[in-house]
Amino acid sequence: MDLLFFFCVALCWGQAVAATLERVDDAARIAAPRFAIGDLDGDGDSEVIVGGRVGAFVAETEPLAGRTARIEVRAQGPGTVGLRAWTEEVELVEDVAVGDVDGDGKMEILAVGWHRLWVLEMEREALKIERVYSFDEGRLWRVDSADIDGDGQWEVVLVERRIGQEQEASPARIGVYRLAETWQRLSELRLDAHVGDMCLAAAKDGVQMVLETGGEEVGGLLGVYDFSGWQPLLRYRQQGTSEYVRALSLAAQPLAGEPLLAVGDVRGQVGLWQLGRSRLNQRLSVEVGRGAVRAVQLLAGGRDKVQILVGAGMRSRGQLWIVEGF
Ligand SMILES: [Ca+2]
Ligand SMILES: [Ca+2]
Ligand SMILES: [Ca+2]
Repeated sequence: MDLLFFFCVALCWGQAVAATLERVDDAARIAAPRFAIGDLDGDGDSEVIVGGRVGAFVAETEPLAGRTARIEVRAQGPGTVGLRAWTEEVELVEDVAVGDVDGDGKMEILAVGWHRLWVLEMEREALKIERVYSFDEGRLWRVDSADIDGDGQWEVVLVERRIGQEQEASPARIGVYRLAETWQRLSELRLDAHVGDMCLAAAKDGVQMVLETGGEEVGGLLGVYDFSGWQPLLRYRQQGTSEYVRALSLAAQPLAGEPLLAVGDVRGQVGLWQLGRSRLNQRLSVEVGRGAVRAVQLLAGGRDKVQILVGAGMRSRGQLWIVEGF
């Protein structure tokens, strides 16, 4: 691990800024990685959470049987994301997030897959499953967390989808939840489209939500939402990929004084955008590889620099990359 390959520079549009591509893990155990970020141990430094399937893809006849997923906590260092803790006591992980969902001042890790929501905590250097919750309705596909009303307890946004006979336009429900005794749904938004990814962006003047929607062949349409109380309200839509390619990975983070959005598409392109109140402004676009980008995460790169952690899968192994230089 942590072997470094320095790769090409490839830019389109936007400013001509040189970006380097570093492969930080060539044979990750997680073949279908998803990312989240948060300070789990409260020491002021963010940890990177990587979660997803271990091994080759298995068709969905028995959703949980014979499947293994893994959740890892990695420490962010210069050009590396070194492994600190992990667990394989989860069967299926479609997405991960970090938030203080019980409001005690300590961050939890959230993982979703099938009809399950796992809540995990980092205790010393061990990752422990605290609770597993079952959701009866749609299948849980994406999760993110933010303190939408600013009361110190973080809310959770879940994207649920119904897998029909036709995969083309599976209706999606985006629900805002809060943990009490169990999970209470505070609001919902139904969309007649497939949601590729959802992320929350916390800023001083409130939380925004970004959704990618599309169908089998085309997609990459990004909807940017505000919250009115608990209800997401569409502010604007904008195409976020070239040639209407689908983007199944989004990440937003205020970094270097700007609200930034990273968009990873299924052809291996990663775009960096400034997430504005009325439009997205593209900063740059980097070609990462031949395969689909499964996960992106924005990281602080020091001295007002931004790095993008990129996750891809090659058969039964995962690959992690860092894009830096801007
Ligand atoms: Ca930390
Ligand atoms: Ca907590
Ligand atoms: Ca709250």
